[in-house]
Amino acid sequence: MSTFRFNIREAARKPLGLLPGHRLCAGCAEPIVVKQVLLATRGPTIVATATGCLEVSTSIYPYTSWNVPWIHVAFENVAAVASGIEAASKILREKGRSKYDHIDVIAFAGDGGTYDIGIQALSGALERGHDFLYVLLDNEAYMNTGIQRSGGTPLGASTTTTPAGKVIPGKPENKKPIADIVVAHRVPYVATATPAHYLDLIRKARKALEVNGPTFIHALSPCPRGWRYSESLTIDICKKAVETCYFPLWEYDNGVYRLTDRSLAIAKNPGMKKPVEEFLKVQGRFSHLFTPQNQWIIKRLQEYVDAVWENLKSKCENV
Ligand SMILES: Cc1ncc(C[n+]2csc(CCOP(=O)(O)OP(=O)(O)O)c2C)c(N)n1
Ligand code: SF4
Ligand SMILES: [Mg+2]
Repeated sequence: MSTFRFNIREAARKPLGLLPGHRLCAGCAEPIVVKQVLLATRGPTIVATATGCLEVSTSIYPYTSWNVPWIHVAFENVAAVASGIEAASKILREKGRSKYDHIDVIAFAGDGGTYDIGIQALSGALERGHDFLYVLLDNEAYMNTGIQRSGGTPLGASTTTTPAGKVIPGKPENKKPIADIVVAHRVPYVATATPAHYLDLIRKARKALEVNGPTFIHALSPCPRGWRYSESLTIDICKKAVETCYFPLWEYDNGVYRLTDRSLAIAKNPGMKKPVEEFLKVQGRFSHLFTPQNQWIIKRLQEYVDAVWENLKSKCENV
């Protein structure tokens, strides 16, 4: 069991894993999540990052913002590369050619690189049981290439490949249940997190790193550019995602599900749960839903959110 207690004074003294000067947009959640995850590391750490906003904006030649050993890999194979790093570090240790008892190996990838193009590499790495942490930075579209829909884009969101207009009212399908798909691989630890609930996120990242085996954190990562909101609202939108149960906070720890942080409080006080409109109405990608002819989509999304929430609560031992 993890004995890690996050100490903010110690954290303030720890060198940042991702330094200022990168070119991610103001208000982007991705660097916030990355910095929080890297605060949870135990020592020597190697990071692999799939192609996407995080990679292109932190490593513009000849500069880098990474203050840990870092490798950029193709869009589709970050889990395979992380597997290789972990296998190599293990064999070097066994042969007495590494001075480190352990190296934390972390893979970061976007939703396009996880739900869609990287799922084969991810599934293989989970099944082989590599000891690494995979962090999904879910901004719900392919942002780096111009806001195309992914398997993580929610119902009704307008993207450049699901543009709301006369033909369709935004994306016709619901979000793929990626964390459930990872749990189905019978890995030891899976969790959801947002950068607004930072103690929860850091604690989960540390727990995931301490587990021996593949672990997965699904981090909501709002994008002011693609979600079309003012960049000062990123943290507020994360809170709304949790308060509406659009994005509940939970963990799956060796077969046991638990709600965490605000989601546990909401489950114990159902009156705190807010309607999904609260999350939708501050984002331009959903503005077309607030017309009389599209109200049915909000209703369908609310039904989906409620069904997923009820199902999750029924699985959690602490509800
Ligand atoms: C095989 C391949 N296809 C397409 C691309 C172009 N490409 C680079 S990043 C990207 C989108 C990344 O989206 P996501 O994984 O969601 O990360 P985000 O930029 O949203 O953080 C695409 C399509 C590529 N690099 N490689
Ligand atoms: S487009 Fe979105 S995800 Fe990409 S850097 Fe800007 S805010 Fe971040
Ligand atoms: Mg994305």
